[in-house]
Formats: sequence, C-alpha cells, structure tokens
Amino acid sequence: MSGHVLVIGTKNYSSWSLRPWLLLKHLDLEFTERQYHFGTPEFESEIPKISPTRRVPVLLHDELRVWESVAICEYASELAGGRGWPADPGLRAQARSIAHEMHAGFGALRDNCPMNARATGRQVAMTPPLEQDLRRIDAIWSGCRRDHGERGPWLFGAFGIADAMYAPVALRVRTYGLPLSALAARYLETMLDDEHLQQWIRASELESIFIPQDEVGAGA
Ligand SMILES: N[C@@H](CCC(=O)N[C@@H](CS)C(=O)NCC(=O)O)C(=O)O
Repeated sequence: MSGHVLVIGTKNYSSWSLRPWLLLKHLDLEFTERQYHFGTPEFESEIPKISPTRRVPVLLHDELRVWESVAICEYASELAGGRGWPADPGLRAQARSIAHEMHAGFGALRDNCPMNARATGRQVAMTPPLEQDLRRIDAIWSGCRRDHGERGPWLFGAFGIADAMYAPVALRVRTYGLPLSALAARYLETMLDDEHLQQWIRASELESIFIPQDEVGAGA
C-alpha cells in the first residue's frame, strides 16, 4: 500500500480518525499519517481542500480520495485481500451489521461521553438513553465473545473492521468508567491491551490541543 496517506485529526478527540488508523495498523498496510489538529488555522485551511465533507479521516492515494471512516476501512480491507471482514459470508454479514450499527447509532454515548483518549477517572450521569446504548454494546461484545471466542480474542476471532469501529467505544468505557458485564469486560481488556491502541493513547498524551466541550466529567 505504498504512497497512501491517512489524514487524521487530533488523536485525543478524533474517534473517527482512530478507526481506519487502527485497521491499517492491524492489516499491516503501509501508510503515512498526516495530522491536522482541530481548531487550528491549518485544519481550517487544509481540510476543505482535501475532504469533500470538511471532516477527517480521509485516505489519499495520488488523485484518489476516500472519505468516511467505513469507506476507508472497506478500501483498506480490499487492499489486504478482504482481511477486514470474516471469510464466512454469514459472519461477514453479522460483522457488517454491527460495524454499520456503530457508524449510524449510539448517539447518547457519543453525545454524553466524547472520546478523550488520554483521560481517565471521568464520570457522567447515567441517563436512560445512555444506559440503553451501553446495554446494546454489552450485548454485542459479550454475544460475539460467547459465539466466536474459540476463533480468537476479537469480535469475530481475528481483528477486523467491526473491532476498529468499536475501539473508540472501549476508550470511552475506560475514560468514564462505564459498567460492563464480565464477558464484555474481557473484550474491553483485549482492546485496551492492544499495542497499536496503546500507541495511539501514548500519542494523544503528548498532544497539547484542549477542546473544552469534549472535556466532560472531571471533578464530578
Ligand atoms: N461520518 C464521518 C464522521 C467524520 C467526523 O465527524 N470527523 C470529525 C472528527 S472525529 C471532524 O472532522 N470534525 C471536524 C469538524 O467537524 O470541523 C466518518 O465516519 O468519517
């Protein structure tokens, strides 16, 4: 995958950037990372030239532009011989369902618990919509562990797009100490121990960008 550039935002806050970045790492695809920090003049001037949605992530290869995190993940999977999805068509359909469910849903989790990769010990009020999102995430993670645990440690055995889509959720659970069942907590542990995710967290700790509206739950 030579000559590919993944354009991302601030690692501490950019959950959508994390998803394809983590997948590319796991698929062992070579790429250059180009980062523009949120709220900077560079982001405001450069991103509109690169991204039709004025958002990150975007994958660049010569004249090709791929935007939307799921589309980037699909493209990367194709470059890697389809390794982003399970080989079995039934499992692939399930993996796609939960990946797209993440892309399209979980609004209460996203609104109330912004990704803040370097933060821990935060607390937010548990509301019925947040509780509902968490119950559904728990059902997905524990259900996959129960049904596919013998295939490997990730949702469908090997790391894939479904895992990449839920990685920022794992960081939110860590930041806000959100409750999980024992089985779902095992998956959380796998994700948080991942060397590439650890690399992302370490990089986020070195960033100095501070976005007040995404800094919630401190001193609660
Ligand atoms: N649906 C898009 C969402 C992209 C998105 O919202 N990116 C945020 C960062 S995580 C962004 O670029 N925000 C900058 C802005 O809104 O100005 C995807 O899946 O890639």
